[in-house]
Order: sequence, then C-alpha cells, then structure tokens
Amino acid sequence: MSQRSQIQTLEGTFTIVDGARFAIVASRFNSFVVEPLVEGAVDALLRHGARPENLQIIKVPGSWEIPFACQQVARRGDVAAIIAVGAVIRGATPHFDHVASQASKGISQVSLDTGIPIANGVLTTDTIEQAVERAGTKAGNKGYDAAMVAIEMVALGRVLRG
Ligand code: INI
Repeated sequence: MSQRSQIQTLEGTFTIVDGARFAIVASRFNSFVVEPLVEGAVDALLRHGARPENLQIIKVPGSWEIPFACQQVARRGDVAAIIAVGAVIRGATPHFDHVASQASKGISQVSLDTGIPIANGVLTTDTIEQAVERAGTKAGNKGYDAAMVAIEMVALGRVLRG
C-alpha cells in the first residue's frame, strides 16, 4: 500500500440530512442583484433535497446588517447553516470598504462564535456589471454556489463530529 493511500481525507457530501433547516439572510440594498442570489440559493437547496418548510428567508436593510441577523438566527439554534447574500458595489465614497469589510468580517466571526456554518454569498464588486454577471448571468450565480457550500459544510460538520 502506498503511503499516499494511507492518508485519511474527510470532506462533506452534497446530501441534505432529512429535516435540516437552512436560513438565507439577504439584504434589500441592491435588491435587483440580491433577489437572483436568493433564488439561486433556494434553487440549490431544493434541488438537493431540502424541504421548503425547512427554509427561511430573512431580509435586512443592507449588507452591514447581515452579521447581526446571522448572529440572532445562529443563536436560535434551529438551523444547520446560514447562507448570507448581498451585493456591495463600489461607489464614489469609501463607504463601500466599510460595508464590505464589516459584512465579511462579521459573517466569519458569527460563524466561528456560534459554530454554525455561514456561507458568504455577499458580492463585493467594482461595478454593477460585475455584480449582475455573478447573479445568474455570465459568471454563474453566487447565491447558488454559497448554498452548495452551506450544504457541504453541514455534512462536513457531521463527519468531523462523528
Ligand atoms: N449596503 C449594501 O448591501 N451594498 C452597498 O453597496 C451599500 N452601499 O454602497 O452603500 C450598502 N450600504 C448600506 C449599508 O449596508 C447599511 O444598510 C447602512 O449603512 C445602514 O446601517
């Protein structure tokens, strides 16, 4: 037996355990981009066996508010994972940098603090065109992708916890 073949590899599958609940936390800011991300996330979850009654969509004003909503939902303790979706699009002021970094830092912090996987589907782009490309057009749908990550991380968590 080769040494390489003796190394254990652990990873999650894309199978949703029956009864697993998921929350999608979505901003209303730039909703023309965010709504397709929400629909992409819902599509991924349903196609992989989630039950509609186990999905919940939570709307917040902007991406800045996403971490707080994620924290409240995660603390509730009734979801296997959260999918955060939003769109921070660069404007003429430094506001973009504050919102983008608060959203990503906050999402990561809440996930680590609560032990609930949170997939980051918040777009940070220089232009509206780049955002539209990632919301179901040329560059795929980052909401769909984030939901797939959430499914995988739930499965991985179960593998790691045994
Ligand atoms: N919120 C976004 O989700 N995307 C943006 O591009 C954005 N910009 O550029 O301003 C934005 N701002 C609002 C912010 O998220 C908060 O809702 C607001 O600051 C109130 O706390």
